[in-house]
Amino acid sequence: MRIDRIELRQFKMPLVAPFETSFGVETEEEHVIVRVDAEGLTGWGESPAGANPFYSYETNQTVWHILRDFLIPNVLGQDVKDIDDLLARGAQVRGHNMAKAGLEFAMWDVFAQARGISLSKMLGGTRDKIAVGVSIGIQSSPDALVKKIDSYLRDGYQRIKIKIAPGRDIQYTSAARKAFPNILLQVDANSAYTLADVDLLRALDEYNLLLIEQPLGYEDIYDHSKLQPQLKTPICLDESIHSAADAREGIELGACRIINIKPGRVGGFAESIKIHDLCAAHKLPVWHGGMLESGIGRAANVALAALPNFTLPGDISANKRYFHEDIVAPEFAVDAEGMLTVPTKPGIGVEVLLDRLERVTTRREEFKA
Ligand code: OSB
Ligand code: MG
Repeated sequence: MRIDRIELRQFKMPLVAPFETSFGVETEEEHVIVRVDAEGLTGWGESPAGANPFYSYETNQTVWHILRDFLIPNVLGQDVKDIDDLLARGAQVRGHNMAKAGLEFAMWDVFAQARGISLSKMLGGTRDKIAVGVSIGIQSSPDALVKKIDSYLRDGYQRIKIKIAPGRDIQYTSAARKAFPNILLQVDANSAYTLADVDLLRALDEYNLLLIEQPLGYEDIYDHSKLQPQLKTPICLDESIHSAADAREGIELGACRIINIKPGRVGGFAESIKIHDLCAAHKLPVWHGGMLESGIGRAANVALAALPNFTLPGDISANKRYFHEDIVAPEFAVDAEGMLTVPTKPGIGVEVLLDRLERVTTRREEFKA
């Protein structure tokens, strides 16, 4: 495909409610959107890096810099044969996975449209619906958390994830479990603990959790391998897994029993599929994480989550759980069984609402061949 034009935009959209984690509070999302025009087709991708480097070192500004100054010049006006060709052109850039992913997602959308098939089909998706949960930020009190969970369960979500942090962990987890003895419940620490907290982390074993996500250092695998044998609850790595090589290390060292795949974090879909397949070969379940994406990133996430080894519900909730007015149509909605329907139209399968995108755009740059 000849790449005729690329456009970068940054959007800013307020969240319907503040989202608090162990690393901070978010009230709005500002992500970079990549639009690729190639041979009459238009592909879209969303790089999920936010305004600050608190989840990972990438920010929307580093994403813009890497795309504008390194990744886009390697493809603009050129014939990119396939995804392998695209990846080879960007391979010189170390790290910056979310920047690479933004462009990769848009190219997958273009290639899927060129073949007249859905993105999900092109990625190897085998399901027409995906199981979804919801990720709930730290609330003002355990009671407030119980109310929040109740309302999301009424919306149909089939799994609840709660954020924890030192001092806001056992009380909240125990209140959630007491109020809802039978739900699928998991916790996410976003790297807030160390091995010195092993007693506290062991205390979480009492609450019959599906998993505990990323308790230790944000790039650590070794300490997690020391922790996992001391817990009954499976550890799921998020922040520490940037590649299939990291996943192999985590699995072989026994650092985790589950892996969360966020395609942005690992540099795109190609690497995500490698991790998915590696985990399947080792009989580890995977599930799809989320980064509070707009409808563009959400559609891409839904497509990937349809692959067979995504056997646990994902952090891919309905658009309206995040934003009052999203930038795509149709929006994803949770059905009575706690599922989202995978689009079947060619490419990402949702329409980008250009007027809405224009209204929330805070930065724009065009690159022409
Ligand atoms: O750790 O999974 C995480 C959001 C931003 C950054 C990190 C994380 C999250 C979430 C939200 O948990 C998942 C979502 O609903 O998009
Ligand atoms: Mg996480």
